[in-house]
Amino acid sequence: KNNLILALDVGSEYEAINICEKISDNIDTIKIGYPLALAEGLEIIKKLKDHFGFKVICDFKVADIDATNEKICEETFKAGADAIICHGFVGPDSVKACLDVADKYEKELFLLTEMSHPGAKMFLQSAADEIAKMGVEMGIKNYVAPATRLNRLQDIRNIVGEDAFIISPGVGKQGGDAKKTLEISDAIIVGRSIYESDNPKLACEELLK
Ligand code: BMP
Repeated sequence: KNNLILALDVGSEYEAINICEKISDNIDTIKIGYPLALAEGLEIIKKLKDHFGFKVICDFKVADIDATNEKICEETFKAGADAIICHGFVGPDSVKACLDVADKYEKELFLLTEMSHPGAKMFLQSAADEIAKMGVEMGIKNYVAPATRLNRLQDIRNIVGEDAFIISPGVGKQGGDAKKTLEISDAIIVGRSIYESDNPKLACEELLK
């Protein structure tokens, strides 16, 4: 298992394939978000899985009422996603709807507790511990927590426990450090420091080192 996940936030299939060809020996899991999915449609999930054998985490930050969350997750797993990320601030009914669909497809759900950008300090941070506790109560095993604030990442780890699987964005461009993050987290999510690099393969190798 590789602890480096590529955030493939490029705007076209052409760019996506171009980057993936360079890094597919170093990476086995990619995260696709709205940039690529809106540009190319959900078919891009199966294309990249078939072409490169990746696991695909869909970062759609699902954050709606339960009935709508259920439909979003259905479409995403039907399209071949191995995991989906949902927001926790919407509360247990909405999160449960995502969890039920993930269980039905025997796929994974990641609960986003607190985001990595500075603006998260204004509203999201004050709810994050409660969001993580809710996740534990609901039996959720996978979490997304920030590499940019290691004290907060540690707080989330303390709440969800050593057996939970935490993935952390914010390494590189947002200022987070790979090594320090991985002392707390199970995997780092890195986007721009890889796909904007002149040598994406070398960027992956340096991060993995
Ligand atoms: P980058 O390494 O280019 O900063 O990319 C980080 C990726 O993780 C982006 O896809 C971003 O949308 C996502 N992300 C984040 O940066 N912080 C969060 O709290 C949650 C995210 O999903």
